[in-house]
Amino acid sequence: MNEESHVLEKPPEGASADWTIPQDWAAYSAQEHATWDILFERQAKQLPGRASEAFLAGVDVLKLSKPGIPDFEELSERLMKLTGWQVVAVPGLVPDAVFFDHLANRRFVAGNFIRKREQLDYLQEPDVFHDVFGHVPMLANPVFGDYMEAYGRGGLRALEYDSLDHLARLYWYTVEFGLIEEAGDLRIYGSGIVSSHGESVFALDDPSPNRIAFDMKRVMRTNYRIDDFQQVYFVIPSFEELLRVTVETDFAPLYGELENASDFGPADIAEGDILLTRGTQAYACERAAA
Ligand code: HBI
Ligand code: FE
Repeated sequence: MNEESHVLEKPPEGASADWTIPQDWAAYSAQEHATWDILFERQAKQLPGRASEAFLAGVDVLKLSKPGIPDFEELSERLMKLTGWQVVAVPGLVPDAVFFDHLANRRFVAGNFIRKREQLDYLQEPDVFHDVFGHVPMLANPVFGDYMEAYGRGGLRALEYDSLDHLARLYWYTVEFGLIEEAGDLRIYGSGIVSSHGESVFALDDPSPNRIAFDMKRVMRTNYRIDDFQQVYFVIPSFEELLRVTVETDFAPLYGELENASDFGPADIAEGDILLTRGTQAYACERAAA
């Protein structure tokens, strides 16, 4: 969410210094719980065979199929036992340093509001469906949980090096829009895809986007678009490998190199890319012409 700018500078009225607020679960209306149920049902039907087994296992073990918007306390209790993560409520986007500090301490910040009925398919700000259904199942996976914590610590360091744009792209192309190879097939695990009815099909089946083997430096050089389906997806071989490169990379010299490297556009193909699918970009071209 780094290329967005409607983030406030100070915690709003009623929020703590760390920007958290009470979820206030009792305040959700029946209509709001029903919105969750509609979104959940649609994705629950669509995701088996498409989402990573780790994601599907997380939905299961966290009992997200229970009707209604999940209660963060109940969810945190289950998650804490599994991987030591918690879910805390925030009013919307929080500043980068606050976001990273929560991750580094195994707290995932989630918006407590839910989208309106006319926004079922698209909204800009992360709501409780994106944050909880999209992100939280992966936090029940020990390896991915460690990756998210490592990312938070890396984020705090990136702020010191003034290289946040590069690190934000790593988050974008893994946590938000990542694909993984599982048993010879592509599966989705990025929260922006699994929580989107359209993109959870597009990301795997559409001929338009490029699908490229994950490479840390390549990803950090690639711009992203926040307003439509992605034009490129990066594919990791396993969560273990993603965690390994993140923990083993010495980011200080990497940021130095990146400072002098040019950026790639979302549809560019670079020398050295291992292309799993060369996209037609037909979808993006059509949208640009419209
Ligand atoms: N705040 N609530 C919220 N959710 C995010 O995903 C988020 C944020 N603040 C900053 C931020 N993400 C970015 O720094 C990351 O995308 C890198
Ligand atoms: Fe997200």
